[in-house]
Amino acid sequence: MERVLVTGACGQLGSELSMALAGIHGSENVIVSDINGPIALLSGMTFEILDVMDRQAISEVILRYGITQVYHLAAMLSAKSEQNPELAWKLNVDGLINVLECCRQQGISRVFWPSSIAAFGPSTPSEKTPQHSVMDPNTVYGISKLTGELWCSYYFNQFGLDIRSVRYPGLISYKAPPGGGTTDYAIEIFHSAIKGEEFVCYLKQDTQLPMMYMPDAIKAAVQLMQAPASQIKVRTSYNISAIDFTAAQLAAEIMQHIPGFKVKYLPDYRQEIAATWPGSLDDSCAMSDWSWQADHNLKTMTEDMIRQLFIVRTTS
Ligand code: AKB
Repeated sequence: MERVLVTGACGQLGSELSMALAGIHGSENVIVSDINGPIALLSGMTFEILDVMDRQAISEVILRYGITQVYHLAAMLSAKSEQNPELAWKLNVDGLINVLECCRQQGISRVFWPSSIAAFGPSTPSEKTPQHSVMDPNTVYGISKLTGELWCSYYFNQFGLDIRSVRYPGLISYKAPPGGGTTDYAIEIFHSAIKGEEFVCYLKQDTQLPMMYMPDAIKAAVQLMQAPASQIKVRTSYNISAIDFTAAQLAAEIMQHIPGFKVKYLPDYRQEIAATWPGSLDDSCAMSDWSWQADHNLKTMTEDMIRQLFIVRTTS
């Protein structure tokens, strides 16, 4: 029986991943934590206020609940990180090292930590970016993710800590709001569309980014954590891929359901961030090592997002 700790559990990924983990391990075995909260989505699970910059506090929570696995999700996303680079570094890198060190000291059996497409940079080949490629991120978030990947690999090689990671694309979901990412436009656009409002997009219409629907993001984390250790050959972070689209392609797909929906393009500083990220990733290593395969494409994701958001709107 596993006892699981999730950090950053109130976030967009954390809230839905915690619910999935409660379904797998039992809600009594999933301890959810965040620096703020709790939120309604986490009801039924034990909640702890936890600042991952406080190593002692992490250690105490692990000990108190007999934790055996950690999903460390607390982080600051790309757009927000550019507003406060020093704090982003402290949270994303020092926070990760605190978690790794507590896990090492307390013999945690498995750790999950998300990296991002942001770990790549302007010199990276932008189409079908290989698993092993040039990595020269020029955002503080991207630098923190690349550094984090190296720390994970170091803890695996030096101490045998079984830490596993994926490079998430932009995540699209409707249950919990995103928190300061460059890819957030791909969620905000749906909210404008169902309200019948014009959407002002902060990316250029032809900017293509790798994206993923939340059920696939959850599937990736769960599948990677359940794979036998012998199958995990990449100890930095795995490329995973699902749906690659430009802002204009997403808008056109939404217009299939909501004719007359209008989008205006007014690029801001986030366009510069997006321009340094790949447009698509080669995820063949994840496919062959632990049988990764996304389920959702642009059509099925868009249909489901619109259906779910209309349900939320009519029932609230
Ligand atoms: C962001 O936009 O910052 C995140 C990411 C791609 O890691 N969604």
